Amino acid sequence: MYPIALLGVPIDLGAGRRGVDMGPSAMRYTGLQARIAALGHDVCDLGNVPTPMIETGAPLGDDPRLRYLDPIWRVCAELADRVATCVQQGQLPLILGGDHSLAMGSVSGSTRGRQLGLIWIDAHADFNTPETTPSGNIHGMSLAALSGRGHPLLTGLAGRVPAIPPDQIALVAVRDLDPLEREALRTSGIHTFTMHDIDRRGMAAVMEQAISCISHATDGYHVSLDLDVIDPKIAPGVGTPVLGGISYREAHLAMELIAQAGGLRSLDVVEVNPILDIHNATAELAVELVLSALGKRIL
Ligand code: 4U7
Ligand code: MN
Ligand code: MN
Ligand code: MN
Repeated sequence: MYPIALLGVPIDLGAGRRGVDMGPSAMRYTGLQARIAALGHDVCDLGNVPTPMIETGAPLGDDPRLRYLDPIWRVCAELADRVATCVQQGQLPLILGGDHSLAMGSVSGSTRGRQLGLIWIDAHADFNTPETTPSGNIHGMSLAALSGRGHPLLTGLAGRVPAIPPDQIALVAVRDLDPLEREALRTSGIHTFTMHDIDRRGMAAVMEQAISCISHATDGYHVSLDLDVIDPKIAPGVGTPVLGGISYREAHLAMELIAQAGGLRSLDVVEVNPILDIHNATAELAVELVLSALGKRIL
């Protein structure tokens, strides 16, 4: 197994609600690094990528459809370089968020010089563009940008457009789409598995198909895990809760199947919001899911 490199990205500029900037600390406080080491992995913590804050004057910009475009792009460009360096050194980067805009940087860096697949596990599709966004929040646009749609600064982060071709992307457990986002997703070529599919067929069948339909990406895959995919009764500490999410065991099963398949090359865990959490339960669950993705087994 690859040595693991932890990287925090305490950014909340892409989200409408404050607080996900505290996500990296909340996950580290649960003993993340020692618990990964206890699985038998080599693990180092590279600290945080410097991230501007609203309070220190991060520029909002003049386009209300792309709030904080410039500082988000800068953070993503820096993150992409840091992740690409980890990959060159043979490490598996584990990125602690932070809002989901950071995935434009992590995925772009991880796929540099190779052909990765992408598994996006989220209540949302994050498939808006400046033309379709109801909020102007860039964390709702990151998957679109990675697949080649959106503002050129964001689609260009990988140095090739698209960063990941749509048929190498699987979107899992989606249940909340905006009207225009939905139309764009339907014709995108992204392999989409909705909450309805999970209800009908079960998480195991869905995850196995999701992994297999991106396996023509020859160099493994990146997993981007948005904690709002889990039902808010179990994971209340997220900025954009949506009723009807996956269960505690379905979330673990998904990660266990990813570990068993053996193709994981990089991982984000995003949108943990300690302000809205109850006794750090969502951060603790996020860390348990990381451990399952890295091979922790019940027996
Ligand atoms: B997350 C939303 F309008 N679709 O674009 C938007 F509902 O990274 C939410 O998945 C996006 O948490 C959620 O603002 C982004 C909204
Ligand atoms: Mn998301
Ligand atoms: Mn989401
Ligand atoms: Mn495919």
